This record gives sequence, structure tokens and C-alpha cells, in this order.
Amino acid sequence: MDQNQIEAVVQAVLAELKKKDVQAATASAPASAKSGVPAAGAKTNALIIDLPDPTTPEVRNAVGVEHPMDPEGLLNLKSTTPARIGSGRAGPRPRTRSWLLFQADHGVTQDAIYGEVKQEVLDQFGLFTVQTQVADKAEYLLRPDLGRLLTPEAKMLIEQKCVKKPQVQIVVGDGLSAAAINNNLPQIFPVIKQGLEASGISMGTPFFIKFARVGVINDVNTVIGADVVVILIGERPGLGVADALSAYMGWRPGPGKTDAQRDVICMITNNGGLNPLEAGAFVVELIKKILKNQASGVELKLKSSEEITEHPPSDVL
Ligand code: B12
Repeated sequence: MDQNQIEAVVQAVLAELKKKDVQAATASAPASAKSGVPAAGAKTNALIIDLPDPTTPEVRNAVGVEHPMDPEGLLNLKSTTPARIGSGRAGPRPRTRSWLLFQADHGVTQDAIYGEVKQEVLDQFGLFTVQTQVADKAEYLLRPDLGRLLTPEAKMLIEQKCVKKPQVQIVVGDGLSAAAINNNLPQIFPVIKQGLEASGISMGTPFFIKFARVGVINDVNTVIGADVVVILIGERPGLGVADALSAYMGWRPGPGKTDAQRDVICMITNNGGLNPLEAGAFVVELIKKILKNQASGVELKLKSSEEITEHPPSDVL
């Protein structure tokens, strides 16, 4: 066989293989691919993306273990947690589906951390903005200490704009999830405000703190002098939920006060957490408890347990 004949045979075999590849891919491709619309990034006749969207509930919750001993038990187990269990494996590695889902969820956490709180959400409640000593998001992540301190300009603005020595000061902080504020503030804020008003508790002038950490309430109170300071702040996003809000609060915060002297109501979200409307009512109840006991955190726990021991409810007697 001469060189030309060899080349002709090779070309014929390659053409045949290409034809078979296209037939096989078309047979297993989803409807969108079969419709002739090439998937994003696909070159005609080269690559057809035939994996379903991994983030749909059906695919997210699908059991990946082949031949489970107790299929129903496994389904029940999976329904109790958003943790990635029972997803199966490909040899020693995760399946492509699991890996894509992980990447997609990770993308959502990045958006939550690097996202911005919407001005329209702040405007809805007339919140003005001040900033901590953090310059940008990269510094925010690296220097939590600076996220606990207000700039001199911020203190000046707070001094000018805010009512001093209220019983309760509410502040909002972006924290680690802008989505938490964007999605939950519109529901929780009015409930807290109305709850305090209805209980005859005075509330200071609320405002927004950019690049905030929980401990900033100490610095806030050096200017405000409130009895209780509450910060509504975005929680560190998880791979299941990225828009959870927390309400951290303390009795007369000030320099040197720590988390041991604070309380928190956490995981406030409509995505599988504490509903923000309900959470607002809990926040008001906790504020009342702190005001009554003039203590928060561990001290509040100790004081309330003393109360229970001293005055046991009638059904305990
Ligand atoms: C990260 C984290 C931690 C980190 C905080 C370190 C850091 N610098 O980030 C570490 C591992 C130290 C930690 C420890 C504890 N944590 Co923690 N933590 C979290 C987590 C995962 C995220 C918090 C967050 O995003 N905060 C927002 C950011 C912007 O705040 P930050 O200023 O950066 O960080 C401050 C807060 O995170 C605060 N903090 C963290 N945990 C707790 C717990 C309490 C009761 C308080 C008052 C403050 C507090 O400490 C940080 C420094 O000031 C939450 C889970 C969640 N769904 O919220 C649990 C969570 C808040 N922690 C919890 C608990 C119970 C604790 C501990 C008491 C555990 C223990 N038994 O030791 C300790 C207390 C620590 C303390 N600071 O006094 C519970 C609170 C439950 C509740 N309603 O009371 C949560 C909700 C987890 C859970 N589901 O059980 N925690």
C-alpha cells in the first residue's frame, strides 16, 4: 500500500467514527440538544452537553448510590438534611453531577459575599450609610478587626443624625451576605419596629454599616449610648443556603464587650430557615428579656435560670 492509499483508509475510518459519535450523542442528548440548538459552548459535531441542570430539586435530591440496601431509608435520610449524602461516586471520585452542583452552589456563596446591599432596600426604611475602617471587600475578608471599628467620619455622621440614648438601637450590616439583607430586611424590619412601638420601647435612628462585623456594635454604642444594640447582619453563606440573616444583640455594648455578653437569633431566611416575620417577633421578645434583666449573653442565661429556680411555674411544683 502506498502513502496515498494509507491516507485514504485513515480518512475513511475517521469519517465513519465521527458519524457514529454524532449518532450516539444525539440519541442520549436532552430535548434541547436534539432540537438542533447547540448547547452553550458546544461546537457543531464536536461537543454536545447532555447533562441536566444539577441545581434543579429533582437532580439535587436524586439518590446516586447504585443498588442501595434500603432505598426508602436512604431517601428518608436525605430528606432530613441538605448535606451531600447518598450522592454516589464514580470510582474514588465524585460524579460529574455532584461536582457541577458543588461548583454551582459555591458560585452562589461567592455572589452573596461579593454582592452589594441594594440601595432601594436601604431607602425603603430611610437608612443612611456609614462605613467601618475597612477599605474594600478583600480587606474585609482579611481584617475582621477593622470591620469592628467605625471611621471618624462615620462616628461624626452618626453623632449628627441619630437620637441618643434610646432604649434600643437597630443597625443593619452587610456582613458576609448581601443577599441576606436584600432578601430578609424588607420583612423583618417592620415587624421589629412595630413590635417595639407596640411595647412602648423607644427605638433610635436606624442606619446601615458597610463592611460590618458583629463587634462593631461596641463602637456604635460609644456614640449612641443605647441600652440594647441589635445588628441585623448577613451570615457566612453555606453551600445550601446563602441568604441567612442573624440578629446579634447586647446589653449596653461598649469597648471590651465580647460575644459571651451577646445573644444571637440565627438562620433567618425563607429558604429553609426561620421565617423573617416570625424571627422579628423573637427579636422583640429577646430585647424585652434583655431590658428586663439588664443583661445579655451568658449573664442573661444565668439570671433567667435563677428566675426559674426562684419562681418555678405552677406545673413544675
Ligand atoms: C463562624 C462561626 C463561628 C466562629 C466565629 C469566628 C469568626 N471570627 O468568624 C467560631 C468557630 C469561633 C464560632 C464559635 C462559636 N459559635 Co458560632 N457560628 C459561626 C457561623 C458558622 C457563622 C457566623 C457568622 O456568619 N457571623 C456573621 C459574621 C459577619 O460575624 P463576624 O463578626 O464575622 O463573626 C462573629 C460572629 O460569628 C460571632 N459568633 C459566632 N458564633 C457565635 C455564637 C454566639 C452565641 C454569639 C453571641 C456570637 C457568635 O463571633 C464572631 C466574632 O465576634 C454561625 C452559623 C450561622 N448560621 O450563623 C455559627 C453560630 C452563630 N455559632 C453558634 C455557637 C453555639 C457558637 C459557640 C457558642 C459554640 C461553642 N459551644 O463554643 C461559639 C461561641 C463563640 C464566641 N464568639 O463566643 C451557633 C449559635 C446558636 C445560638 N442561636 O445561640 C451558630 C448559629 C451555629 C449553630 N447553628 O449552632 N462560631
